[in-house]
Amino acid sequence: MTHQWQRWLGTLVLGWAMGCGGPHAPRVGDNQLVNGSFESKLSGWWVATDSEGGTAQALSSSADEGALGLALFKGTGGWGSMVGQETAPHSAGQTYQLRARLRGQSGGERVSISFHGQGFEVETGPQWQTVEQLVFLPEESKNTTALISVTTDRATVHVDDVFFAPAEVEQGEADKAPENRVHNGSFESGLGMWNFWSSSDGQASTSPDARGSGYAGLVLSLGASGGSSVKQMLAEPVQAGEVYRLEVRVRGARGGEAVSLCLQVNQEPWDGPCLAVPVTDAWGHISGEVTIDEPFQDEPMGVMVSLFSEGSVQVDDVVVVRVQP
Ligand SMILES: [Ca+2]
Repeated sequence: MTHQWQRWLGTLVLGWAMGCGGPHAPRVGDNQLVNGSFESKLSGWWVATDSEGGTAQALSSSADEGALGLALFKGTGGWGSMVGQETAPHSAGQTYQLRARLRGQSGGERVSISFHGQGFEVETGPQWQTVEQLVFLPEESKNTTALISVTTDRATVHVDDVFFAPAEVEQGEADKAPENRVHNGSFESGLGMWNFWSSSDGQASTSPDARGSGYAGLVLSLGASGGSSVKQMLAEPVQAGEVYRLEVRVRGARGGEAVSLCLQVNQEPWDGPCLAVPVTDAWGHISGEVTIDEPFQDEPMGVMVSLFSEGSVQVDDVVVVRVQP
């Protein structure tokens, strides 16, 4: 016999599990690709290579599931061997999930995956693996191409179950900040728009554990000395004398980690103003103004979050707003 309170508790727990009112994981829609499993051989896909001897074939030995998969071979020279298809256009500010099953013939082959001009690179292993990332498309564009390319010379990669679909993601505080020049500043679309760099064994990934607002935030780590950074180029260039307000939320794994938030040009000598970010093991919110002191005219500028001490920090809600003139 079920008591009333047990039923009530059951309903309550179900409500929490379903995320009633709480932030939700990306809601992924329908595959935009035809024949992503290669069961109809290469139907729907075009093939291109600028390498000598490159090929793309649907083979049973390349199947992860079903009867067929794709064997994509890059020959000698050129940039790569690729398969692609045209898909329905996106609208400004949309997020897509790109997912595929990949297996390298030897392991260590480089694969480039992109959708409408935004994408990422992965290195394969000798076993089947799922690669999955979110990409963010800031503007409308005429680019409607979905692409998978092998870019390692004389290398074969096996591909199956390619799935590219729109994803509805949460809006974090940075996404709601008026005049924010940063796209995906709350890391709701994974590392979409952000480029990662590390001098030694660092990593960048997004996780609900690192949420400052919305559903996800960034985990940035550094193995030893040097630095790890994520950087995004801003859509509009800067001018000498302009003043910008920079904001970020940071929480350290231990506290005391060395973190900076900078505007930075995209070439040596990497000039640009910075804010030091004090870090504790609780969430802190930093907001400060910086002035463009260099004699820049229409200089392309990026925003960068960097970790300079061993360990890891959680980062969320990067905001860049021009306050003067
Ligand atoms: Ca967030």
